[in-house]
Amino acid sequence: MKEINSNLTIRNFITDLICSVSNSSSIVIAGHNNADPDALAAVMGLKEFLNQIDPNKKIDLVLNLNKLAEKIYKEILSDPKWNFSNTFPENIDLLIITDTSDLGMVIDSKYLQKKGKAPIIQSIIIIDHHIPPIKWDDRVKQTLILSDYSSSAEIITKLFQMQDLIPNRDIVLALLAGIITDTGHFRYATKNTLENAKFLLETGVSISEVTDHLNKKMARSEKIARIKSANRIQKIHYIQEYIVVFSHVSSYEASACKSLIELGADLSFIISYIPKTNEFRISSRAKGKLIRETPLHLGEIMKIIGQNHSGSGGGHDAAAGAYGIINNENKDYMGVLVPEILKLVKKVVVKKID
Ligand SMILES: [Mn+2]
Repeated sequence: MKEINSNLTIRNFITDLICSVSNSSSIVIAGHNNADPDALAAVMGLKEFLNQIDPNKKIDLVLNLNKLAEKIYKEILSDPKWNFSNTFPENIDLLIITDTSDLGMVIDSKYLQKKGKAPIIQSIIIIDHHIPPIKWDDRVKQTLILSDYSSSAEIITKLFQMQDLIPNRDIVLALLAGIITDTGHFRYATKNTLENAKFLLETGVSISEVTDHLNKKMARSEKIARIKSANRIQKIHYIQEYIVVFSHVSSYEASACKSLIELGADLSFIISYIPKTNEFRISSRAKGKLIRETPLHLGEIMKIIGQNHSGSGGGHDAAAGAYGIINNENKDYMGVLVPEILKLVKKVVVKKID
């Protein structure tokens, strides 16, 4: 039943999307800043999808890639000549954002500082697989936020299937790369994820065409950040049988956070703080076992933390992040954030045992 409802939601979304696109002249598709392979795949896939429906429609892409997305783009795709801009046009009729529902992750303070002003946007469409935001931008006209999908790439794959369209080979590889990276090489894939991936594989590509390029060599600075993060754990917290650790590094937070889980923590948080601006960023990760056994959803915890500190946050149940500001005289960000996060985590983790 759920499946039928979800298909109907997607069908209606496609109809409205096509209508919005045909009524707009300045259209931009953008991913979140520092776009990962999933955001790259979603942006490319959506443009191809819309251009298969209307080949004459001009659609601009605004995207800046992170290291892994850059690698995929250069090594896996046969034609890495897409025109990704890092500047938004001044006036946008329709902005479609993917892999995030937060406009602040697409047009952030750094961008505004550099460019001096935000583009004038008439309407916004969101396609995402994370949890929906609490506060909506008034300009948001349509959303397709499917939290039971593994990745934005999987949602775009579904759009092609429902419209009876076949993506070209490069798009197939990009979509597959998005699904593979967001599911931890299918570890977090559901039955539907595998069915959607099957649709892509049936076009004649193989998984190894993607995975052969995903093993990136770790930079020396990343190794050091990981080691520092372990070294800087001040206290090991125990919540029921689970081991929870907090640490801080100034770069490679996500990688450091992951490394603490690999070391044996069930839940890890890495905080990075910029004393000059009082800004902090948090990266969090949980072991699958903890997520299966308790109602913990890190995306929800990070959302609250971001909101508590005039920032934002969100993500998946087992991997999420937040950013915000701490105006604390002695810059004791760990002293503020650690008890706050622990309290929220305890509330959900302990509840399940009772
Ligand atoms: Mn994603």
